[in-house]
Amino acid sequence: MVDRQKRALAVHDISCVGKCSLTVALPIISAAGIECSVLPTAVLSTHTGEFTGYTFRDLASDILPILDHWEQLGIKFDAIYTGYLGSFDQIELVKKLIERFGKDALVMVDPVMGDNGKLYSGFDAAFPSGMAELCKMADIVVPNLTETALMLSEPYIEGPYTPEYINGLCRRLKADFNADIVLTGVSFNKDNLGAAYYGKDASESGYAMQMLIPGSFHGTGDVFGSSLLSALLNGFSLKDAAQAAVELTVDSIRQTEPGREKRYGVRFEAALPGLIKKLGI
Ligand code: PXL
Repeated sequence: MVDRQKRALAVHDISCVGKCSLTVALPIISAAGIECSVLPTAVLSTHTGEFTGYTFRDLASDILPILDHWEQLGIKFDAIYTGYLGSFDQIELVKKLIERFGKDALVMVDPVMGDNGKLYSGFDAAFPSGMAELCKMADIVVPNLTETALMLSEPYIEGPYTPEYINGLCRRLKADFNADIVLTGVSFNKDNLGAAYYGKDASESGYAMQMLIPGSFHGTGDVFGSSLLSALLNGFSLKDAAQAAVELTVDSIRQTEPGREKRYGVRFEAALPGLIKKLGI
């Protein structure tokens, strides 16, 4: 018999060019056999990292009417995956979305707002505290080290890190959000990079690491988050899902032509057959 197909809702912007957010989440989640419904938060001509002069259309005013229509139709989601939100107001709207549609769904919040110690362009200093409030509604939170420092109001420190420092961050995030934590951008020496996972009930914690490929590649957080969610919805444990997500992310970087400008993203398309195989689809 054919089993029931799971449905995830991806709540991100559409950056028309630059391979991040919905142009990454849709293909990865679909390739993993999951229906990917979308709630676009904004439309930009490109993403905001290393591009200037981009257009930005905030779709906040469409969100509540969309939710009302879905409610009339009785739509249900197995997962809600939120990423880049275009404005502070959208945090409040996404909280309403989770209240209305999140009860039986796996809620994963990637508090997309910065990298390399800095907030992305367009966000003000109050944004991280709003994101931290949203994270309290999540079952699983997937920040990088910059977003972690911003939400914990701690200084950002460059790697490599000690396991004690990383475990301390995970513990504080878990205490604040009461959620599973998967912390990205973790390195313990100059040759490796990966993620720390820290289960809410502390039964599952550890690291998923790979050899480091030098350079800062755009959109890898969304490649990671989308594959993490895909693996979880395919029944993987937190540990195995974190490992699969690190592997897809590193493979996507490996498949990217060496001379390509990093702001145009990574070649995750070439890594999808590997993900499909790993998920056993
Ligand atoms: O990949 C994260 C992301 C998503 N959406 C937009 C961005 C960024 C990162 O810069 O600018 C619009």
